[in-house]
Amino acid sequence: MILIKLGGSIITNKEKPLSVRKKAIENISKSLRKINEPIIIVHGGGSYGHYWSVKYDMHTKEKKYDLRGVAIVKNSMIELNKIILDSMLKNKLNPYSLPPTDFMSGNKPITKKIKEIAKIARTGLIPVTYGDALWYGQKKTYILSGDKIMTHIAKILKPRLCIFALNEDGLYSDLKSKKLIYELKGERATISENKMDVTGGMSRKVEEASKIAKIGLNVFFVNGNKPERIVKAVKNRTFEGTLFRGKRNV
Ligand code: IP8
Repeated sequence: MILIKLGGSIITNKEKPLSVRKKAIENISKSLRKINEPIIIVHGGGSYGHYWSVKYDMHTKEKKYDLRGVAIVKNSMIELNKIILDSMLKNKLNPYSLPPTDFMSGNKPITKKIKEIAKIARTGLIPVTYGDALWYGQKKTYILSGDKIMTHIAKILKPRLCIFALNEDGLYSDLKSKKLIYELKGERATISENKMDVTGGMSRKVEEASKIAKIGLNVFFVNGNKPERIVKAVKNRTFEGTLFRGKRNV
């Protein structure tokens, strides 16, 4: 089982509200066809979900947010999800769209439902879910990041590999020289902040990746503009990006 997060910055143009990176999505779909293992896809919000979350001042904290904002964020995520599904269908993949309401109750994952996602993936269908605005309870809602979904799914299903496709080659030890970190074995990476992202951008990804690696799973940060690197990581176990080696595998 391979769990893949398509970051918002790879599937959308974050500089421009409500714009997708069609070619990047298309190339990823084409590459996914080359993987002969069950796959689960999670995607981010990019210039869809984040654009509206910022506009309506919605965050990951459970609060009584503007209901109009909740409705609009949800709608925009369905729109973005549809674009991804269309691209997958066009490339002869069989996506199975799952809004996170299917397997989340409040801010907790429903184990039974997540186990069912694994069954769906094993048939050859590709479950596709995404970060979203979610009902929490007592009139409160919150923004659930796709990165958090990665951790929820990883903890329950223990996929062989968790991949985060980014708009960068991986994690850099130095932002100026873009010196790539090839491997992390449990050390803590610190990341500079990004204000565009209501869910925390790169620092959230590193946080979730560290949690996943801690339970013994390998996590790979890779450039989603070079989707053949995803295929290579899955098929040849060669990692052109940053590998967080799961504690069990160190
Ligand atoms: O881009 C957040 O998902 P992320 C989705 O994976 C929304 O953090 C609705 C902002």
